[in-house]
Amino acid sequence: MAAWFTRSSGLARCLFRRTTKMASPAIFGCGLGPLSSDPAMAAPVNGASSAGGCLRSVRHLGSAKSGERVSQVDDRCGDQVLDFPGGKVMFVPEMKFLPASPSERINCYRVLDYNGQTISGSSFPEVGKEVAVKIYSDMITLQVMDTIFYEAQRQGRISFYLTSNGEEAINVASAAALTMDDIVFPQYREPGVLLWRGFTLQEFANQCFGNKLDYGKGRQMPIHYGSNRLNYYTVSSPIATQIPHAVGAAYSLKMDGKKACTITYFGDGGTSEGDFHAALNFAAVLEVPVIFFCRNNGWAISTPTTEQFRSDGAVVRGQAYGIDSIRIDGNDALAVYSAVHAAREMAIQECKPIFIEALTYRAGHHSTSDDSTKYRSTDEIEHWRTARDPVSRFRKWVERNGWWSDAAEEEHRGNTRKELLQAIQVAERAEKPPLSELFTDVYDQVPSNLYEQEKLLRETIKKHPAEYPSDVPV
Ligand SMILES: Cc1ncc(C[n+]2csc(CCOP(=O)(O)OP(=O)(O)O)c2C)c(N)n1
Ligand SMILES: [Mg+2]
Repeated sequence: MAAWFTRSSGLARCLFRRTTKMASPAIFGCGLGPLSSDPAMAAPVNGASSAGGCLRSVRHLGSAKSGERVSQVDDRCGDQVLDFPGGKVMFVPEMKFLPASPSERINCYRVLDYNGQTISGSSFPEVGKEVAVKIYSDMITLQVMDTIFYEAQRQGRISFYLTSNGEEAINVASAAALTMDDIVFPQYREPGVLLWRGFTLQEFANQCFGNKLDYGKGRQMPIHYGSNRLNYYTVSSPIATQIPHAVGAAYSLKMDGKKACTITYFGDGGTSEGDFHAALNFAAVLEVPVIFFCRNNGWAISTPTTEQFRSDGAVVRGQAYGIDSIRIDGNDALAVYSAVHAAREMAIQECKPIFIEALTYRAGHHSTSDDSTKYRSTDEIEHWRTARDPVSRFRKWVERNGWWSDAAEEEHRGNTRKELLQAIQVAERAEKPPLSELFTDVYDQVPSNLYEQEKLLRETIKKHPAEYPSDVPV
């Protein structure tokens, strides 16, 4: 550990900040010794300067070595305060349970009202014409993509699809606030992040059609996009597995002293997985630059959030793990942009995780395998699709600035449609990856069981050639 500590200037910076600002994170084993006489080191932690009118200085160093209690108490308070790892705890005579939920729910940050007007007093960084127009036009591209791929699935040309309807602002405006050095760990409803980064319509089409130009070589279902070039990890079907990965990658960015963060997206359903909780705890304790972006869209397939958790949404879970957290209006592109922009700054400058819960609504079916009218009312869907639509709300703001028009809209939609239909034709005609590719890229040396499986598969195809797709080279 000492070796990488000296190697990593970024980590050293983070540690320096930590050691001067508060106490040292003993998890890094930086050898500061338990009770430094440095006045900065003796600075009180967690508001320890005054409690119940008495001065008490506490220095907590976490768990440097197992079993070692490393806190220092200047005890002039009698027994009213418990010095406990993590800071001071006041003793009180009342027996009072914490309420299951506070009487007021956590507020939601927004910049634009439903008419696309900035709310007076709202704080947000300046968003210039170029960025605003790109955010808006990528939101439209995403809509066009969703319509056409959805239709292609209905026509039986691709096996599966999943739209981002209603979550266009989350997709595109969050991506706009990041830099290309920031690494993305997506769930699956965030193709707009990839679009913003420059994934072409042809690349999207190649993946959905699983042809030999698809980076996954046709081994994944449609919508499992990924791109090394664009720092976007490949979508994986099991819910929430990407969240701890994002924390690990953020830790490595920290060790390498990079001025970048990771961001991981997940749904409200993802917050019920063990991976989510483990990831948040690791991130908080290890203090790594990761943004947890929860898209709370009200539904995990047919399970409403009211049956998913009893907490006040997801935002309180971030706070419970000791992470700075915010709830935002996910259908307000400017709020999304501003919150991610600020989160990125904090994550990198202060070397710590940030949690964002964006309130939104999955305005489409879960996927092409779902009919959401079976478990929610069409009125509810319609309300979110119209009155709360994030795309038209942002358009009003962009238009009010004189940066967009009906003509621009028509031209962009028309061009995107044309380009995508062309891309789909090319992707459909392209050859499929050969059968042999099914067994590569996981192991350096193909293990005997996979070798056996390939042999068996080839024998089966020989016996039943009609059962095997004719367009996949054997
Ligand atoms: C570990 C795991 N459990 C269950 C599933 C089946 N599944 C796929 S999507 C999904 C719902 C996820 O909901 P949420 O995280 O809210 O994302 P959303 O689809 O709403 O964007 C479920 C349960 C899965 N893919 N992986
Ligand atoms: Mg959901």
